[in-house]
Formats: sequence, structure tokens, C-alpha cells
Amino acid sequence: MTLSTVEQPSKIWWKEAVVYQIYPRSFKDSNADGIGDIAGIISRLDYIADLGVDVIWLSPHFDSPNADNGYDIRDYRKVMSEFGTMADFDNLLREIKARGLRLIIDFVGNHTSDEHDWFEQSRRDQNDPMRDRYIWHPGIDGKEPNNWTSFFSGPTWTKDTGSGEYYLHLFSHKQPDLNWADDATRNAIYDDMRFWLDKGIDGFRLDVITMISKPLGLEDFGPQYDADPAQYYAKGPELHRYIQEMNQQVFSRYDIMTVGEAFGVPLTDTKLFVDDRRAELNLILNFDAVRIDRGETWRRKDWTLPDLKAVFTNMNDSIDAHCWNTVALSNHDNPRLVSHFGDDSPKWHDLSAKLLATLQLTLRGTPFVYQGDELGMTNFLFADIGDYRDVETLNAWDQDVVHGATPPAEFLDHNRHTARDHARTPMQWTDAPHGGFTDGPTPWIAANSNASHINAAAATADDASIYHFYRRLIALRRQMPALIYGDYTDLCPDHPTLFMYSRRLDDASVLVVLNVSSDPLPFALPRGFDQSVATFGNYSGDQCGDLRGWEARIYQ
Ligand code: TEU
Ligand code: CA
Repeated sequence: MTLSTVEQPSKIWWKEAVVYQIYPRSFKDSNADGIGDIAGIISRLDYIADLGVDVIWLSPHFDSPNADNGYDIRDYRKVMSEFGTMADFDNLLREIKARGLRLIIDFVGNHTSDEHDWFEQSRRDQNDPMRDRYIWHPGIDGKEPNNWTSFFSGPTWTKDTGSGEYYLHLFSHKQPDLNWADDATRNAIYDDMRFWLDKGIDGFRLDVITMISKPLGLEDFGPQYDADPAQYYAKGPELHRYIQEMNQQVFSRYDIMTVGEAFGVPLTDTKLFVDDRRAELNLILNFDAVRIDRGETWRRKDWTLPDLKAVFTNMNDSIDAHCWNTVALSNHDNPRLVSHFGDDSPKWHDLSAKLLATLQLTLRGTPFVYQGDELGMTNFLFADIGDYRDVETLNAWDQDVVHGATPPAEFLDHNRHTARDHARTPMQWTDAPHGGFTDGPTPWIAANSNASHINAAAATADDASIYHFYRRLIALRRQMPALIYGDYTDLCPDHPTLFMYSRRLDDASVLVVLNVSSDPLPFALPRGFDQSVATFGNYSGDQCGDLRGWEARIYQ
């Protein structure tokens, strides 16, 4: 009887890639209007390529009134005028390919802008041919049809006075949900997807993809979902049928990477979306790690390192050789990595940012680096609600403070840690005004004053910078298949501050040792690694003996 060898995952480019997310509004402004644009991105492609990443994920670039900074699409086949023209997009794609990189774009198919032609027709009257493109309801006794609450505060229903019915919007009232139960709607979306794929893009990040099938009968959700209705919205009965149809009609005809935003989906459901035998998606982005400190809506809650380590073990255990994971600890919807999981005080900022880079790039799964992580950009000290721009925060303030019982100081204190705008302050290029993001007088959102010393010009010129640490780590990852295809074992899951795990592939084994605290930590190599040597770390000089504050080491 032959020993059944453990089935190995197939090797493919999106499993080996490092993804870099760009939020175009905040990346680089080329025409001094204070808003990032495509020409600005093109001017910084060498900076991105030099980092060694492989794929760029571009947050929505489509025509939009920007009620939710582009996540409210008005025309799927037009470039947002603030960002430039279709020629600019075609130029961006060409320049990305010329550098050997790939581009995935952010497709928002759960909803459109209320200014989309489809919605303007749909709301004309109840018998319009476009009526079924969205989700309308007469209401019950003159009230909203159910108890669903919007992610952006208030009910998910708005009464359209013109046609006399309510329409569904899980997000802003300016983001009406598309009716995926309607065949014509799905086919129209598939046509819009093909329009971009035929230009040669390399895939999609699929926004809110887990909520496109609405719970049957639009029933109320039970009290168990009060704190997190997302888990209810993500249980639509037709979800996997729609995604399998999308794959069959669109994805399967191209050599692309598809990554679904799996908001509201438990880790245990990962296989349902990414098992290659189900022909749905390649990857999903799970939020258990990045939202580990999130209470209800904007509130933060305490967490421990063992809690975070358990997420990564559960994530690893939730898949088999037919699946793949992602490692995403930051994005445009969450606070800055070093402020969120590290220590952004002057003493520990550099070391903890490098420790987090080590974590991001040695865990098992395709890593997603968010613009500015590589510089150690930090949260912004929002002094007042007037500093915020995000519809999610502004609506919550209006609901919970202006019309609610939350004291302003409490709201501002929690949002100083959880708000999405932390990730949306302008990318810091130089120590010039506004961090060199714009030559104009007023960026659309204030730049962080610490651009004086945290900026790309300083970082690229300093070989000891976080930027070059990322660059060396990405290169190391490429040279060590065990860091890509190796297994994952947490060697001390209960330790309060030590995060230590192994990555093994064939006869290669790598040990990652992270002191996730500012306190020194006695350390001895675990059994099986006592002959190993530290070959990479965030402290200069020799790396042996006890661990210093925020010390990261990679042993081989
Ligand atoms: O996010 C989905 C989503 O639900 C999160 O915005 C969540 O509400 C937030 O992180 C809670 O703090 C996607 C996009 O990433 C986000 O930018 C959009 O606002 C949203 O969908 C609607 O398109
Ligand atoms: Ca601009």
C-alpha cells in the first residue's frame, strides 16, 4: 500500500503573487485639483514595481458621483472624470504590463449609483421595463418592508416618492442594490465585466459579492444578527448559483485572478467560494483578522494576540489543497496597519511596521499590501467630525450623535481607531506640503503632518527604511517556495506576546519568530529548529538570544 502523499496545491501565478492595493483618490494627484488620478498613478509605477509586488488591485475608477468614493458606479464603461479618461486607463494598463505587473480592478456588482441610467429608468414608474433591475417593495402598512439596517446607518429602504415604492440599499440611499434574481440584470453585469476583461486586465476584486443574493422573501433578520447583519445578508440562497454562473459565463474564459470581498462570511465557509472544483472564485478576503478589534459598527473592542493567532490557524485549517487563502490586514476600509496592529509611537514605529511586514509576507496565503503600508503610514489624528469625509462615519455621526445619545467625545475616540478615513489620507510622497500628494492648495482630505518624515522620498533613499525592508522580504519570499507553498503551524498559540510559526515544504523549513510587544522576551529555539540560523530580521547586527521589543526573525 503506498503512503498517500498529502495532496499539494497546484502552482499558479496568483498563489505566488504579492498584491498592492491602490485607492486612486488618495494615491497621487497630477493636475493640482487635490484629487488623485490615473496619470498620478502612472507617474509612480516605478516606485511600485521597485517594491517587487506582482499585481495591482485598483479600487473603483469608474464614473461615479462619489457618494462612496467610487463604490457607487454611475457608468461601468466610463472612467471617473476626476481620475481622467479611458485613454488614461488604457495607458495605465499598458504601463503596468510593460513593467511585468498585472492589474485587477474593483468590480462593484451588488449595487450601482442612484444616478446610473438603469436606476433612473427603473424609478420612472412601476411598469418600466427596467423596474426589475433593482429591488422594489410597496412597504407594509406604510412602513419599510423589514428590519434590515444599512451599513451606513438607518434602514436599508428609501421611499421613492416618484414611483411610490421603497427600494433596497444595503449601503447609502445613493447605492441601490441590483436585483440579481433578474436574468437580464446578471447578463448586463457580465457584459460590463467582459468589456474590461477584453481590454486585457488580469481579473477582479469583487465588492460585496457575498450579498448579491438577498435572503428569501426579504424576511426580517433575527436578534442574533442585530450586532452584525452582514452575516444574514451573506446567506442568500442563490449566492453560489450566481457566482458559478458568473464563472461559467465570464471568468472561465480568461486567464484571470478573482478575489471576492467576503464580508459576513465565516472562515468555515471559505471552501464554498474558493475550492477549485466548485468553479467559483480563486480567492476571498476574510475580515476576521482585520476586524478582530471591532465591536458593533464603529466601536472598538479589546482583543489578544492569541485571538489573532487563532484566526490564522482557523483560516489555515479551513482550506485544503484545492483552495487558497489571502493575508489582508489592511485596506481602504480599515485603520492603518502599524497603528492598528503595531505601535506607531516614535520609539517602536519602524520596528513594529517591519514586524508586521514580516507577518504579512510569511503567513500562508496571497498577501495584500495596502498603499502606504510599505512606508509605515499611520492613522490620522482626526480632531473633529469636520475632518472626516467618509459617508459611513458622517452618517453614523448624524444618527448616533446628532440624533442619538452618543457623546461626541465617545464617538470621536472610537473612530480615532476604527474609521475608514485613516486609510484614505493622501499617500505621503515627500516632505512638501500635503506630503507631495498634490501641488494644489487643498487635498480632498487632509494629509498627515508626519509626512515630514514618513514619506516615499526619504524611504527609498534610506536602505534601512520600511520600504526597503518590504522590498527585501518580497524578494526573499520569491526565493523561498516554503513561504509560498509551505504548510503552516503555530508553535505557541497561547503565548500572550510571542507569535512563532513554521512553514515547511519538502525538506525546507522556515521558522518565523515575532515578539508582538515592546517588552524583551526570553527566547530559545523550539525543538526541531535548534540548528537553525536567523537569516532575516528587523534588528541590525546578530540575531540570537532573547527577543528585543517588536523583534522579528526568520530562521532557516
Ligand atoms: O465594503 C463592504 C463593507 O461592508 C465595508 O465597507 C464595511 O461596511 C466597513 O468596512 C465597516 O467599517 C465594500 C467596500 O470595500 C467599501 O469601501 C464600500 O463602502 C462598500 O463595499 C460599498 O460598496
Ligand atoms: Ca487630480
